[in-house]
Amino acid sequence: MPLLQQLQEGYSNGERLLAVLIDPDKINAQTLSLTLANATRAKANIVMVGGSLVDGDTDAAVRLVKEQTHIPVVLFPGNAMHFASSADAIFLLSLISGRNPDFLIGNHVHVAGALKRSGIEVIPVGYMLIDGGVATSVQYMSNTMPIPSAKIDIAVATALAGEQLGLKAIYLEAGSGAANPVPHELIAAVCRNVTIPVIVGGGIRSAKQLQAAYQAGATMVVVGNALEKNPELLLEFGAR
Ligand code: 1GP
Repeated sequence: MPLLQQLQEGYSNGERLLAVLIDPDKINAQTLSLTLANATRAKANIVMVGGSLVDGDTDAAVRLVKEQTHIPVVLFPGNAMHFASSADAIFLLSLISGRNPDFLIGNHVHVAGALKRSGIEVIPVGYMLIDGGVATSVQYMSNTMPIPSAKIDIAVATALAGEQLGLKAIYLEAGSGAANPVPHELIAAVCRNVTIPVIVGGGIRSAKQLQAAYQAGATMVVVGNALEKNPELLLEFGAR
């Protein structure tokens, strides 16, 4: 089933979809195998590959992941250089919380031809940075300011604008390794106002935080950083 359809059905049925994020620069063979084995046990729906600053070879990283799991691999690009035709799909991120044209349309133009030729599934996503209590890589690399976490009205208006522009999902991002995940109230307010799936990530380190994001209305929750330190955490995420 195409990933967008899976997301939309998950949204309609109130499912709790899980994404495991792998940063190609931090791949360690042993941790990767354990993380992917545990991702299967935890019934993770997708493995995302990417990050703000990918120094290594994204295509090689995707191939390495695909050798070890049947879970669909979705690109999570920091810029147009992070494209790899070996992936199953791409979250084509438009950084709608920012005002940097390179991340709203510029990178997209660079990669458009390659994307079309590759035939991989393209999922247009409204990507919103929410202040997570520390300055994050994505904030620095994209040269954009996050939305203050208490400015729920601005977050709701931004998400609504993304939906009205035709984006297929909203990603509420506190940033990898954020001190504070996206607040419950903000997730809930965005979910009440849009009629597309909401993906939440950044700073989720426990089953309690994972549950809280779903309870607030997230269709998919993304976990990365915490698994690099402890891949066994995924086993606690199985019963979500
Ligand atoms: C980062 O939302 C993802 O872009 C996941 O964040 O690495 O903090 O889990 P963590």
